[in-house]
Amino acid sequence: MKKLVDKVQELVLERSGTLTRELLREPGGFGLGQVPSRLKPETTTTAVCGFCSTGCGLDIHLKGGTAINLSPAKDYSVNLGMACPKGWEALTPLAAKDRATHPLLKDSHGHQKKVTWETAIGTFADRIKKIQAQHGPESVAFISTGQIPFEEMALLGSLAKFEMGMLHGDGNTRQCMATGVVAYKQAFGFDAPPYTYQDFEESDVIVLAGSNLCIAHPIMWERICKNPYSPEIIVIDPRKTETAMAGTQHLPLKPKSDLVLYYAIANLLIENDWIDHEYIAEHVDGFEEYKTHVKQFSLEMAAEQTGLSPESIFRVAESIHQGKRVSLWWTMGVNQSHEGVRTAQALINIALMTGNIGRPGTGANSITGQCNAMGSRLFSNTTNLLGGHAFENELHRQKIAQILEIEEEKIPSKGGLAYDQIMEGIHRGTIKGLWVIATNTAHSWINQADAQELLKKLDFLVVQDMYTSTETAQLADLILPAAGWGEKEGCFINSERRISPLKKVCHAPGEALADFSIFRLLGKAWGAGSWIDKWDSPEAAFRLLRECTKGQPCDITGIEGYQMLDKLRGIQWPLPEGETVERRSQRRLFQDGQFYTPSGRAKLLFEMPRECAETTDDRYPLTLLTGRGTSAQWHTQTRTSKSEVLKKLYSEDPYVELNPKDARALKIHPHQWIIVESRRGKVKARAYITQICSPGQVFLPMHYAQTNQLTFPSFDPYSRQPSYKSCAVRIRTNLS
Ligand SMILES: Nc1nc2c(c(=O)[nH]1)N[C@H]1C(S)=C(S)[C@@H](COP(=O)(O)OP(=O)(O)OC[C@H]3O[C@@H](n4cnc5c(=O)[nH]c(N)nc54)[C@H](O)[C@@H]3O)O[C@H]1N2
Ligand SMILES: Nc1nc2c(c(=O)[nH]1)N[C@H]1C(S)=C(S)[C@@H](COP(=O)(O)OP(=O)(O)OC[C@H]3O[C@@H](n4cnc5c(=O)[nH]c(N)nc54)[C@H](O)[C@@H]3O)O[C@H]1N2
Ligand code: SF4
Ligand SMILES: [Mo]
Repeated sequence: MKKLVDKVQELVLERSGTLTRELLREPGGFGLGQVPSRLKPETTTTAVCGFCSTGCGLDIHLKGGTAINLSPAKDYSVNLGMACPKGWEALTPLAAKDRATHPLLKDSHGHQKKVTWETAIGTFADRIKKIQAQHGPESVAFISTGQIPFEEMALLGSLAKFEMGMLHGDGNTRQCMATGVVAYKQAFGFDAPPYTYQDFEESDVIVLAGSNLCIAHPIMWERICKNPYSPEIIVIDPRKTETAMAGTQHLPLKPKSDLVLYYAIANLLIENDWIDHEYIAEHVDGFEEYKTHVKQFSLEMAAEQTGLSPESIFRVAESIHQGKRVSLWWTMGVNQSHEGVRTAQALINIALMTGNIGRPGTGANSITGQCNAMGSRLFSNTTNLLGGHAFENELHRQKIAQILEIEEEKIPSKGGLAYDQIMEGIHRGTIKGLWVIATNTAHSWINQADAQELLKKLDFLVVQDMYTSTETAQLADLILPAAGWGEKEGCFINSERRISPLKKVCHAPGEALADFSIFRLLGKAWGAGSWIDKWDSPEAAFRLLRECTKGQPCDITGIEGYQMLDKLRGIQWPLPEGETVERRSQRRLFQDGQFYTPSGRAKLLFEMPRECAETTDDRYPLTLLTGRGTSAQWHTQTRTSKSEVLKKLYSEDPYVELNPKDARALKIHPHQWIIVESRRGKVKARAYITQICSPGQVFLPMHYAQTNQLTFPSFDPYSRQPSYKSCAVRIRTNLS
């Protein structure tokens, strides 16, 4: 085997130029080399899963230096020997036929044609420099991801912002976590999810707001199933989801009425004196103002506006009072809203007022989505400067410049545009070039028809992806073929702040390269200074980033490197230099009641609820909800659709959930093809008649390409996160 690899490598060297020779020496180089030397060819190694933010440990079994199978790691505190279908099938999508194996460049007839890396990289530098010379450096932007190692994200963010003059760069985490980030920053002084998964097992009351844990984070749900205290599980979701069915209380509130509900619950807690006066006095600011604010939200008013019974709302407040260890968890039902930040903060406020934070089984807990969403929050260099710093802060800029050995003037003194503003820039013609890395904008961005038109308007669209077939790659002028999870090294940070390494256990196909190597090569071709030489391997990048966190709430200067992470089975941040941590340890934040604000106290933040941007009317009488469909489908399906096993677990045809009452009124029978239509587009889907949706609501999974043709582009004003979960639609049975 080794001989064959060497032979191929020789052949490639023979017919290649100097750049290609250089590529072969890259850490992610061509995938022709053996697995890293510290792995024995016949062995089992552990890597963190590359789909969701749960971050399960997977034991990967190698033969001849390549992965042949995997099983869930037993010796890993996150998943305790369990994995969901996606995890079990994680190796399958790597072998798909539509993998991007060579760079592709659009020719003058609009056909994407194979080119050498030399041409691809040269074209990238030429075209982007030309656009910038003509329209200014800010006319080119990048959109990145929560699904590559943070060493790669940080190199991209540094290269684009400090070297290529791209002020504007954002990521798909804007679609996902921006609300949680802003909510925490304002309330706690830093973006710091406080929990550890052990809290699922230690709570006696668990509130799940806008989270379908059974589908979206199945192994977290398994952790709840291991809770020995028969907890109350309160599910707040307009739909009777798998999670709601498994819970003990379900509140099927009207979509986007959460804020009124949480204010009314806060008012009930205060009126009944079910709050922790001591905790508030010592650790919380703004209580008197909050008390006055929530007085306006009576039980009757909340019942009227949420469509819930007063008894069911009262019962939630009473359960929170009776619980000794109450945890409140939220996901996209809260984050993807026109008032997501204030809604998330209303949940944080409940935890703070009742002293349910910093103790086992408690917390105001935002669950992240993608495998490395937390990594992108700290290290993508988009909204924040590396390591949770602020672009606006001169001392922060000085510190980062010194660590990276770059001139301070290269660091912009303000953040760039958010995702929606970049899209708006394309619309207005101020953004002419776009570089998309590991996200599928043309499918997942809100109001997709518009998004696709916008991408076509660009002078130059570069897509860096594992596959050539994604909706976005299809539109690209230049495709850069990327290695995926399993074909490269680096680290992910999961929802509970645990940093864990992934491994190179397979060779990337053809000439696909690790994103890390692609960034390095682009940087060199661009003419980046000597600073980039310090980023000569993912682990070297890790060490630089570790220095960037010094003195920050996310300080990880106590982590030596990948081996230590491996040995201790992942380490949760923070771990400052000089501190030690046990193997498989589980740690939560704020045990001392000290927050990261200047005063050390947490803040209660609130505002009057607002109506969402598009409400139903006579012409469009139904509310469309969107989200995850099954545990076997991942987002835009570029990976999960490649597995025959996973395909058996979901419907290939798009389907729309609707209530029997609405189906009867519209004379729709089960599985009939129908049209769901909004003011922006129409979608053909099969009718799935079910009590999951309340009358007046329909649900389309986001995994089908058509769903975002319907969604309405509205955004939370503080986080600029899109409100994917509410717009007005109608249904018709006439398919023409
Ligand atoms: N299988 C699978 N797992 C995944 C993913 C995947 O694609 N597939 N994606 C990952 C990612 S990136 C993310 S962000 C997470 C998302 O994880 P979740 O947020 O749990 O998933 P969603 O289905 O998007 O939304 C959750 C619920 O919000 C409800 N909802 C809609 N509107 C409202 C509202 O106004 N109020 C309330 N309270 N609830 C509302 C929906 O009915 C839905 O059941 O999942 C992660 N895990
Ligand atoms: N209607 C509706 N829309 C939604 C949502 C919703 O609830 N409803 N949810 C939103 C949320 S929370 C999210 S997170 C987004 C997700 O939206 P996307 O980020 O667009 O979804 P993915 O399918 O995960 O896209 C990841 C892309 O990266 C590629 N890729 C995977 N690994 C690598 C790698 O290592 N390197 C490179 N270069 N490429 C790689 C994959 O092939 C894929 O094309 O969707 C959002 N859109
Ligand atoms: S729950 Fe998430 S991290 Fe765990 S195996 Fe499934 S997709 Fe992977
Ligand atoms: Mo997400």
